Amino acid sequence: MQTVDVLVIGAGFAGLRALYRFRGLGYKVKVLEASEDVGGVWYHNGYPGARCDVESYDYSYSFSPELEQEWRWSERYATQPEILRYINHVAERFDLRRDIQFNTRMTNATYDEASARWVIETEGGETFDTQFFMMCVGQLSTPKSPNYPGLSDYKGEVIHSGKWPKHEVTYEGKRVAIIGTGSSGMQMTPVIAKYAKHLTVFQRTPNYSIPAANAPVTDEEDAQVKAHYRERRDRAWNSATGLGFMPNKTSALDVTPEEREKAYEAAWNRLGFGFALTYYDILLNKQANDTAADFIRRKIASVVNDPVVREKLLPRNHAFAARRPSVDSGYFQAFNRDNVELADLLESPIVEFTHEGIRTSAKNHVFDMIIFATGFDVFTGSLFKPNIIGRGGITLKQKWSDGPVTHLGVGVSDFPNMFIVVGPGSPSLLSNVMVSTEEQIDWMAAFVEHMKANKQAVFEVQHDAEKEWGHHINERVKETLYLSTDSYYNGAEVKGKPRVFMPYSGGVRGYRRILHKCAAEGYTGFSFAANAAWLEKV
Ligand code: NA7
Repeated sequence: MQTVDVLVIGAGFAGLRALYRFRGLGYKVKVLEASEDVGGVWYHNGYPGARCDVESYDYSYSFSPELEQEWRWSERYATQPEILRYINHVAERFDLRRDIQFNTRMTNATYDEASARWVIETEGGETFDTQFFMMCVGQLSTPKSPNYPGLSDYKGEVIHSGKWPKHEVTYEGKRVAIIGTGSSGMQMTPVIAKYAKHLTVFQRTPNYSIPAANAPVTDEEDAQVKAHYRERRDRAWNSATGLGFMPNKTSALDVTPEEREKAYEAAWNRLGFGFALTYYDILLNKQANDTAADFIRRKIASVVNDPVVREKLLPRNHAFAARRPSVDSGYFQAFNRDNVELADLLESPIVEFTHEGIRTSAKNHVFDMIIFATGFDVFTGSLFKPNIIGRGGITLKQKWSDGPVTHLGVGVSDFPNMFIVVGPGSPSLLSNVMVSTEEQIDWMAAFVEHMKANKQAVFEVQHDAEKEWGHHINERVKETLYLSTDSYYNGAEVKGKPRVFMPYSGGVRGYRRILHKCAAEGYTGFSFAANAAWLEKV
């Protein structure tokens, strides 16, 4: 049995940041990582065309000015290999690997009420004893593969975008299928189309996408960003999304159609996600949203040659950005190639997999390779994989059987001394997740320091605080269009999952203020105890 102060699960961006922060404060930290290396989702999502749709300078750690100055991003939107190089650089530069144990999957975490400590067990039979336990397991880290009839009969290669093989995958001369048209499907389509003999993209829901307007970073741009990095960070921290974009204070409905067209055109050509903030009410008011959605549909239509394919690609069944839009590099244009075909699953659903491909209600497709870009069991998938057992033997899965409940997205009642990083109840996937990750971890570190200073050994979320936060999440989301459609924000991506809106839609800046207020008022909503016995009475 190894004994530590803080046990962190996951060595992605969040886990490394937690290790750096808590170790720096003098705590004994251990990170357990199921894979063989650092990187989390960026380790696994090695599919062609994978890149971040947040700008590189913003999707990077802010804790070290030296790191900011020495790292040179090559493109406005970094590719997966470049991000992985960055993560590895950070791991080396701050000597993080010595406290990470790879190839170690946690299977059980049990809160021991007598000692008020967590006992963590691994697949390999190891046991760890820790005071604090942090889940840094990501939100999009449990791949979802539909279980089509006949799947096991298929003789070709089957790959999931979120578990991309480490060996080289080739497409030359192959007939390839991609199922799914979220960010992953949209990013890989134009790249695979270039090499494959034939590519069929299976689409269920047409998705909105903004052009990435990607470009190499010039030396002048790099120097400019680095000269003013603090201001850039400040903008990100004080923006709603953590991306640094300030929404236009005007309503989309208060300007002339000509003005609106001009504003959308400018945003379209440069802003990626920032497009959604062209007017403040795009995500708040359906009529305002319609103006943006209509502009995007016209843009998509203008680059697709075939009228039938064009019509099928146009997103019409949901409001723009009510589900996560993509930021693409030539997705729609790929359908102008002779070797690319769109298979509309709403028109002709998949009936079964055969030994040589896929049979839809319209035809038999033959493929050498089938790629699932079908997304993830979002938010709770990876939190439910291990058995996490809190007070009185309750599991996290039982506790959240009607959907996640948290206080500030930080902790859960009945699970003392357990932190969840950028999970449900936090801005998480509705924000630049790097900003939210750093914000939460620094806050948690200050929280633990506060406990130490006050000689407290245990914290626990109060039930009422949890209820109140859940209520606040629901009140805030009602102001938006997020509830107007099915999405992975509200659990619709997995059949049978509770339909609860999971992230916090009040924005990064608002969330930050709430966290700071909570701290300033002595960490409201949390109970503290100097020892286990005291907690019995809470
Ligand atoms: P997403 O965004 O969840 O997209 C998954 C896609 O797969 C989406 O188009 C789904 O269609 C489709 N899908 C899922 N299940 C099926 C089945 N059974 N049949 C056909 N099509 C299916 O995941 P991504 O990996 O693209 O992106 C994940 C995140 O990574 C992204 O949001 C960014 O944050 C980065 P649906 O829309 O459900 O009809």
